[in-house]
Amino acid sequence: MVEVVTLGETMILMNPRETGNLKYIYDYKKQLGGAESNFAIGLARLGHHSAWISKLGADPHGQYIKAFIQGEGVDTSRVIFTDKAPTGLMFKERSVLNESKVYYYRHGSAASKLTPEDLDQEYIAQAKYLHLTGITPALSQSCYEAALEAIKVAKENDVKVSFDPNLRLKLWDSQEEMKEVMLDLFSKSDIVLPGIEEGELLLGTTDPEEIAQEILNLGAEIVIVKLGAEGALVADQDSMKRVAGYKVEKVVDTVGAGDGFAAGFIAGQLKGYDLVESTKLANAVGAYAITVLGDMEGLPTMEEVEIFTGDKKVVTR
Ligand code: KDG
Repeated sequence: MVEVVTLGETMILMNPRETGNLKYIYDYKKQLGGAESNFAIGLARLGHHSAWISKLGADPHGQYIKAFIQGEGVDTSRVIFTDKAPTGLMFKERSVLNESKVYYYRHGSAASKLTPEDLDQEYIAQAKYLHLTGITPALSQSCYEAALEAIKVAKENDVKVSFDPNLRLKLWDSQEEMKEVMLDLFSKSDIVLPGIEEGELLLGTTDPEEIAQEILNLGAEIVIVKLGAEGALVADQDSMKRVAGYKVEKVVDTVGAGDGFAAGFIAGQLKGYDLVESTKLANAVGAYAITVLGDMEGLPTMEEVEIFTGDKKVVTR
């Protein structure tokens, strides 16, 4: 049985081998990126049955993406191929400041053609969690409707909805529209996982306690505010607790850390951990992920988490 279902777009990711303006970059490492598939892979590595739903182009990129995600142990049986649109593509650009910038080639992509009719309702209904991000509603009207339909099916069948805003300003026409859609989706979700900058953009405050309280007031059951290296704040109607993060020696690539964090939290809940223990696992997965180049290559297994947190000794030979 699939425990967690997620849906969203995954693209071919062209990662430059050097820093600098893309105009002068000739060598790239081909990888893949997509917040929801990163999340699903993260859960599979932590030992859970996850599934990723999407639409891919009937092209070699689509075939590669499906095979890769399937090879990670994620159920891809509900992924659809279309010959009417191509698989999306993105390029990363890394500056000397170690910031990464993204160029998307995803407008009109296969995934943006996903519709509510593409969803297998019974498949979503049998899961324990449905995980969505704010990227999907920004892709197209039909993707937004598909996300709403998935939430409706989840609600009718006691499937908990977790939601990571994952704001991508490049994908929205206006910030007002983004805000309206995000606040509505917060109110429809059981678990919400915002970052501080997202709290500022959507709620006008950088105070973690205020962000959590505002989202609880909208109707969420649990809010986990990500605080980067500081860890996270986890809140429900009864309590608000800060949970310290883990230090890493060298930050290599922060993209995908939030997806790992979400996977860690949901894995903790599936393992029966309490809120603080689930948040500790989320912090560990998020920290581990930033030590490796790529959006999901650095997501750890449970054993790697235990070695990282010092709960298990490493045997290398
Ligand atoms: O959270 C990481 C994702 O953002 C990345 O893997 C690619 O989904 C992606 C996006 O839209 O930028």
